[in-house]
Amino acid sequence: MESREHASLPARSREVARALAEAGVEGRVRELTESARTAAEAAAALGCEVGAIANSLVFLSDDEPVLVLTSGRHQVDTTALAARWGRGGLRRATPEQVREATGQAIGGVAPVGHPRTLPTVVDTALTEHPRIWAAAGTPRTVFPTTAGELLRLTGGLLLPVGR
Ligand code: 5CA
Repeated sequence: MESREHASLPARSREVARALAEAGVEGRVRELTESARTAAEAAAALGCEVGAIANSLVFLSDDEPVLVLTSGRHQVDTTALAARWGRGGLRRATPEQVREATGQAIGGVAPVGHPRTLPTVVDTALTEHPRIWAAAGTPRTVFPTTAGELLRLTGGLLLPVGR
């Protein structure tokens, strides 16, 4: 059953809300009045630390799209992460590749709601925050979650992603 509270959300976010509900996630997708295209904007809109924003970054690894859920407080060291993950290399996906892999546009990529599940890493830095926020399919939608919940939702691996 599609919950009525999702009816007013953009279509991309409804898909995310449905995936979250199917997985038994209690946090609800929230539509912000301001854009939260970047971690800094999202943190300002939510009144939280930038480190508590989970960025959903798509990389290509041996031509396969993969997802890195990173704390907004730092950048991914792609060389170090590829070595820890046991992958040949990681390069940033283009906007078109992001759209193809996730069905979502840069600035609104969510950890779930994609056509296929992507191999995923969850940043250990996200475990430092009892509550984190991730994008929910558009630049103005977010949902509250935890690192543990993201691991469960994505079947991902917990790894440090910085230097
Ligand atoms: N809504 C916010 C936080 S909840 C959000 O989606 N943040 S994000 O970090 O996951 O998405 C923005 C990220 O997209 C930027 O950090 C940047 O790494 C990436 N990005 C921006 N422009 C491009 C581009 N042209 N190609 C590939 N990636 C890009």
